[in-house]
Amino acid sequence: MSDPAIRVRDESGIGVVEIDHPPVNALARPVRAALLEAIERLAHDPAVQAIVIHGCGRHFIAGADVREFDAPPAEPLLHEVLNRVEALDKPVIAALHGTTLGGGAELALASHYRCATPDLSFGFPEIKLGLLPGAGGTVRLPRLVGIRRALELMTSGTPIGIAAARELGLVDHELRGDVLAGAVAFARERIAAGAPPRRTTDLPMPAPESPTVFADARAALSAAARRVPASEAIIAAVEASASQSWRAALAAARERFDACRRSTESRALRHLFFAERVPPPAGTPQPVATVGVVGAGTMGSGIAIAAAAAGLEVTLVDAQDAALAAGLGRIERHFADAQRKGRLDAAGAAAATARVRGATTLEALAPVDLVIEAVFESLEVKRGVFAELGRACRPGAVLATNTSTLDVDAIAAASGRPADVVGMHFFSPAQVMRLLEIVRGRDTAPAVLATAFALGKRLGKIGVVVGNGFGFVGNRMLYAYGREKELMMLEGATPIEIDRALETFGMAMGPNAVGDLAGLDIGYAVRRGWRERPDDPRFYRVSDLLVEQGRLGQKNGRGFYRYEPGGRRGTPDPEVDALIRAEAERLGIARRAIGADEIVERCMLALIDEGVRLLEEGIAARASDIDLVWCHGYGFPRERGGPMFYADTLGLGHVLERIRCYARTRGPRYWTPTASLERLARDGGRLADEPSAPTTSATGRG
Ligand code: 3H9
Repeated sequence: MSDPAIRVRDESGIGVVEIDHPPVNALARPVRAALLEAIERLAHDPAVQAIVIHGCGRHFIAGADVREFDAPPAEPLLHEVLNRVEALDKPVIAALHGTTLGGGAELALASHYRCATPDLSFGFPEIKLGLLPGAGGTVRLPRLVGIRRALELMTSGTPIGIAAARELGLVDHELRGDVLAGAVAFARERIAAGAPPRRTTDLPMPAPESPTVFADARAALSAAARRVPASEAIIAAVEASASQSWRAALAAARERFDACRRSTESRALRHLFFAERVPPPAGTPQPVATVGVVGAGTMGSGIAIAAAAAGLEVTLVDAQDAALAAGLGRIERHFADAQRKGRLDAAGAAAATARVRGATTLEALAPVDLVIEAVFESLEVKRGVFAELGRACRPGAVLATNTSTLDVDAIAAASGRPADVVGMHFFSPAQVMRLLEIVRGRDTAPAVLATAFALGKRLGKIGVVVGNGFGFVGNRMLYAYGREKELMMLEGATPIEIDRALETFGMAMGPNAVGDLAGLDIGYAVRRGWRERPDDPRFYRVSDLLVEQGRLGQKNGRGFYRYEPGGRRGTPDPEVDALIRAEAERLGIARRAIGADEIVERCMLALIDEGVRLLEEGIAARASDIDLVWCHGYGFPRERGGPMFYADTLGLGHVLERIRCYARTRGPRYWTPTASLERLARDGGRLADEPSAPTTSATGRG
């Protein structure tokens, strides 16, 4: 074969094509070329009566090679290879196992028969990359499973297992034991039964299940899905299939695929796909089987849930009996709910609950492999805990702090063993949010950093290594973003105008609604303890004023918005507007109408500028890390790729020009461009291309 990724052999009349292209058998150009060559050879071999296609390793095929999508498609095109497979006049059997996704699932649909093992995960995740199934999926899938189900599978991107695949008729035969041996035996049965090639495109396009099937699919799209052009492209491609020959429909789907491939949204989603798979930091992770969590509040119990769900033994410590009991109660309720919702069976829920035990002293943590401290956000309190942990924990145990803003080096110093200390900043609710900032302290040992990263991965988190500086990456940028929205409220925008503009841009929640949800008093307390807080009477003045007026957010029904008891949706409160107007007058700020474009631009430029500073300071190692932090921790719209990718799509020349414009109109205080932005804009560079730097620990911080 022209490429060693494809092997062909004859098993007494059955031609076996093996795809061996680790790690996931992606259908890269050389693989496609060799696959085509292989099937042509078998097609012309008179000794071969049927063909079995098999993927080596853990996966059948995970799809097309996503790395190729930055360039125009290269021949042989995948849909042409698949059309050739379907056209063969010998039965072709796809031997499915494990991950069978995207172009891999399309190859299965182009095969004449499909058999699969119970570990099958079959689906069309293209939409998650801003694409549509472009190698025949939109033409063949509806013919096999009906229009409604095909639209659901392709617009959601959610894979199905063997049971659903069998029910839908996607899998003809379930295999037990070795997939290849089973598939070859199945092929022999087909030959013995005189089974002919069975081409999916010979089937007629089914009638729509209802006259509203396409309208229903459009209505079912979430706001986020609607912002990705591929969602509409999938529905339109299937809709067009109903009135076209399959060949014409496939040609039209190819055009739609190519338009989606070139869209900013797909480029953004592909950028995140690769960013999410960054290699772990250097260093050998230590084994972790037992975890201690200090502090049984919402954060501590959330971390304990995440750890227990991942199979770790957890000791949850809280000095207060009542707090400990409340935390253990939360954990028990979480797993009981998971069982009620069918996510865990009774035995699984009982085992996960039993993996967490409570204790009231830190001595209970003497034998554990790793401790995560999640106590009150106060340097003094945390230093006290670390002094005790340093004594109580066994030598070599990793000591992690969940601080969101404090100096990890100062906390580490209190332990007496700073090389063992690392930051593990979870986001609330910790059992749900995927972001984990892993903070490298000045003395953190490489193995300790690697252990924190490996544990994060085991808990299903996206771990991002950051340097030690106030607010690390996420919260420091949040301050810049929040600063602008607070200023704009004094200048004339109402809280709801701010939130609506940013939600329309795609943020999961507007910043004022987020503040109310988190509790305005939390940020207030953090700002009081922040030594480097700007000396500006306008800085976060609106939020501070609300707290001083007893408006704490959802927790007491009054914040930026007013809430009905127990309600989560706030309504604008004229009292807040009056408070802001009076405060602006007191500060001598002239008010004016501020449009949505300005709201979005100022908040985004503030984020971008702070991100560039974090890169310059080495607190963030690469622009894509910042994008991960904002997309996974702060609800930044994925189809915009994160703030740094968004800056690149705006063009850094444009970003620089707008920052300079604000410097002229609003003063240089918050609007002085950084040297690296000036350089990149001058050279036509992109943040994405900046080489990554090791993260550092900032000094002299509050
Ligand atoms: C498509 O098929 C379009 C067609 O309809 C039409 C075409 C015309 N390509 O995730 P992991 C790499 S679109 C290239 O850590 P896991 C990945 O970057 C495609 N590379 O492993 C990583 O590399 P590295 C539709 C890929 O076991 C390594 O493989 N398919 C691809 O946790 C291991 O990945 C998808 O969207 C790829 N398609 O999960 C499936 N996939 O080691 C995307 C993976 O250098 N893939 N890599 O960092 C996945 O969902 C997961 O990777 C999978 C394995 C579940 C397969």
